[in-house]
Amino acid sequence: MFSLSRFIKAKSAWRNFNTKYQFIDVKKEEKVSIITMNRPKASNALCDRLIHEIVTQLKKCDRNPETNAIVLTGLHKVFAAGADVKEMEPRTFQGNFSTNFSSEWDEIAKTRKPLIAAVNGFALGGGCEIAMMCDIIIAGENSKFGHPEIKLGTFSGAGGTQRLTRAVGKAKAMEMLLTGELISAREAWQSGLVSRIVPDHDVVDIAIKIAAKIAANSQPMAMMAKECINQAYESTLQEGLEFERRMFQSTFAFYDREEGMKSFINKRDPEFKDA
Ligand code: DAK
Repeated sequence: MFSLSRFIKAKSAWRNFNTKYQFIDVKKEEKVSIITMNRPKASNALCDRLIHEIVTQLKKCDRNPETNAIVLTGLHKVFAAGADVKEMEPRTFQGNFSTNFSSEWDEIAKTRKPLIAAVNGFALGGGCEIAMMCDIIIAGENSKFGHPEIKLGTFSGAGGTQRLTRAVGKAKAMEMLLTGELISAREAWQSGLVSRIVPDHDVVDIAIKIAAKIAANSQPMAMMAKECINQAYESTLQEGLEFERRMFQSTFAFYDREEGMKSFINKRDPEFKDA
């Protein structure tokens, strides 16, 4: 006989296996995974659940040998309007401290595969911070970037004061973070925050094309190069050069290095095996 408790257990196991996302859509185009934040009623405000879903999917992408690069995007009018102020407002210092509030945000920056932010509309506060956790930002011509947290009686807490300063320099970061004023895509490009400005309706397609170019290269090489570039932010020049040298030397342990060089010498396209 099929008991009720066995039925409930089976149902909950099925539900766990089929975890459905509430606030993100996921698709894949060959070796590129695309994650779209989709919480339109709240301007893609980054509630705990949305962050958790993004992190869960990024970890899946890192584990999936068939994903070589990832695009993170949002809606037409808004990439993300920042942390969810309505969810955050009742929090207390004691609660934040004891639960290490929002530590999950950091996981986005720990993604090992190349990650491109495709930004349309507003990337504000935490929205700008998660874009900056990505490796490349492609901006729609009408996108806007900023850190309005100062107007909420607080300031950036997910890397904004650190990553923005490294991206745009002290003066621009000070102005943005202390006034809370937004900057245009053009200013973001001029100050080095974003790598390209493209027509709004092409943002995602162009981000996918760039991701596909990255994905066509050797996956372990792209991951190692990403680690080396990130070292530039976290070490002295000498330490970074030493790290890069060791990583470069280790590329000679890979099939793809041999294949890449042989294909050049033999005037043909390389056939990488991501190995
Ligand atoms: N949180 C919650 N709801 C938001 C929201 C937000 N950040 N932004 C927008 N919404 C909601 C609005 O309340 C409205 O909801 P209803 O009133 O319809 O229920 C709906 O989204 C549509 O918004 P609007 O009516 O305002 O739409 P507009 O098109 O006129 O304006 C906007 C769009 C994005 C320009 C505007 O909504 C806006 O300025 N939003 C607030 C932007 C903001 O202040 N962002 C900073 C939030 S604070 C940390 C991690 C992260 C953070 C801190 C620490 N740790 C890891 C420690 C980050 C903090 C923040 O980002």
